[in-house]
Amino acid sequence: MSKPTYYITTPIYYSSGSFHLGHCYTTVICDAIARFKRMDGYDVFYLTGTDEHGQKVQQKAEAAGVTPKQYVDKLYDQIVRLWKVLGIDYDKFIRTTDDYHEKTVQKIYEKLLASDDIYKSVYEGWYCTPCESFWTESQLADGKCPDCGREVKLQKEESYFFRLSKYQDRLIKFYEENPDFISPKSRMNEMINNFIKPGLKDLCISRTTFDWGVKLPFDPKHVAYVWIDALTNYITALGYMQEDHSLFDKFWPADLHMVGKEIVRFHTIIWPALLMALDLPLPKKVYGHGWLLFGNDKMSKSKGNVVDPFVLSERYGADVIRYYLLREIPFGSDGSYNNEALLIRTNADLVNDLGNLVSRTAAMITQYFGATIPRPSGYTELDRELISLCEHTLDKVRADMDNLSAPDALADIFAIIQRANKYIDETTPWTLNKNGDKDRLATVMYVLAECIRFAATLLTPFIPATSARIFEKIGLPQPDDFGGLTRFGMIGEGVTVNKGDNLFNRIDVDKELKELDKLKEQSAPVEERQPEIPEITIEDFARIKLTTAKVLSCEKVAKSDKLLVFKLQVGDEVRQVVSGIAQYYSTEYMLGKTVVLVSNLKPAKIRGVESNGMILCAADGKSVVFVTPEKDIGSGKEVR
Ligand code: ME8
Repeated sequence: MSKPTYYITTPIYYSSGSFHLGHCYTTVICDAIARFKRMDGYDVFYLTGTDEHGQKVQQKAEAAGVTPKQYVDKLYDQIVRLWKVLGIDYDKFIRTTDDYHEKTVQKIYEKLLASDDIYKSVYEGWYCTPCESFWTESQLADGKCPDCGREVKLQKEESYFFRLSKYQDRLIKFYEENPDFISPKSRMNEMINNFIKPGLKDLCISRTTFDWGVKLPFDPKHVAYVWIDALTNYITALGYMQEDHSLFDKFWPADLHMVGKEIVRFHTIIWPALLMALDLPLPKKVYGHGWLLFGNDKMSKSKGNVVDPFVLSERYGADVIRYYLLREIPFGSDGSYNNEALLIRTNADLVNDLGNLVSRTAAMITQYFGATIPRPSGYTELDRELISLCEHTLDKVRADMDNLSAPDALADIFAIIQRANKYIDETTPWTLNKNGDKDRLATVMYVLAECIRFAATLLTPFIPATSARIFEKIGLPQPDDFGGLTRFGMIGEGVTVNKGDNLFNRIDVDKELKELDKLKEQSAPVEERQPEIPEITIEDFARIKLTTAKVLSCEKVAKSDKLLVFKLQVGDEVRQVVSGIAQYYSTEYMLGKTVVLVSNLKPAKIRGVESNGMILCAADGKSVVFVTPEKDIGSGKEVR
């Protein structure tokens, strides 16, 4: 008999910045669900990828002086490395710049045009480029984007529109008939009250003011709106409208689109309406999880409060991060990240509970039975309590995972671990050994080894690498499924444990917190510690005049440790400029050097000394160095 299928997706990540721990949250949860379902007998397809088109990417690439493709390639490498480090076992990675995806998006637009679901008109309204979202005047919050609070721009351009309004009634009917479609339930009400009830407007689905996107085949000066391009990834990745559509036939409709709460709107209104227009079945569930906060703010690059998952996993290992994200953040709600909670949770659960159980058991079996797991000889009431707990936990964990609650699932698995630790204290194996009660000692050791086998099997989807190490220690192969959990007592004869190193080492929380603070200071790029500087256009940049200048003279400004006053040759002109680099350069050293000057900066008086420009320097928080041309090019030359 063929296995039931399960299709799960993460959003495709924007390729317009670096990735932080908040991004890992969605992916780690999906990975745990996908792994759980695989072990539970499902044929799983887990899709993730990158969202690589759009105005935001084009602007970032321009600012970085590279092509959009070069820009997204770099981010692609970064995210693939990140998922590898975190042990994310996806079945497919889609990039929206993949040729098959672009071609299918074009076919989808053609199909929508043919069914009269799209028409050409003029868009006039507000656009938030960071969110790539259109807003009406009334939807704005204090004139800003209601999602991210940033500036919006008034946009007027010829566009194609999707007849979203046509699907309003069908959407409401669909929600009524499928009350579990949007989870948690509160998000369903939010969608109905905030978006559907005020009336759905037709959606602008093409742009003409930039060209980094999928060109519409019937009107190539238009590129596809990035959200339509992005949402369709869930079907193009499976081969929809392509020669080989076997995966699409097998896995569509999706069982679960896991998304952050801010993008539920796109997945529960636009996406189902689009699928209705394409005459396709709708996904079974969209789950909008909460945000990982830092203090009270969403962790995000623009807020400069990101936690670098590479740094954390290098220090503690991927499973510590996975465990923390899955266990500590209440699912569906926002959760606040802090280093201390991570370290305390690691010490309490992974070092104390899990680590101790495994190392104590392996050490006792080694000491009392020459490392071979002994055979049990009759169970007592106490043993039966543990046996029953083990045998019932899979059902509980399955129910937790059906509710998509990894924290509950982990709490249920840790109940075995905590009970087994208590069992060691209750049975005091060292006394049994002293009293020569070998039979009872053997049973106790066997019960413990079995508890570890049950716990490690159940932990596999959540902390796979640790589970593999536990199986190595108890001398058993790591199972691929939950088949071994049907019955307690499956460890056979002659299995040998390998004590080895500790699974996790205790962390000195105070010391480590200081280390982490130091690391944050050193590693956080300067820009992340400063208030956000908004993006500028190439035209904005053209307003800044940068010029080479040669130092004719240099003196310290009286009564200042920091300031130097320069006379600079700028072409035919001599300029006086004050610069705060006295702590880094001597006056003699600067003589004759060529610097780069912001030469159209409004004159200002610094400590009473007139300054006509600013010398460009690079700084890393510890030192400051001035910027100089790579070869002598003379003074007064334009820098671009
Ligand atoms: O939204 N806490 O991409 P994205 C929890 N390209 N989750 C967070 C988070 C945080 N601090 N920050 C980000 C996009 N995320 C679109 C998706 S799908 C067709 C297109 C989550 O890179 C966020 O909620 O901005 C989302 O689920 C995922 O990271 C990707 O966000």
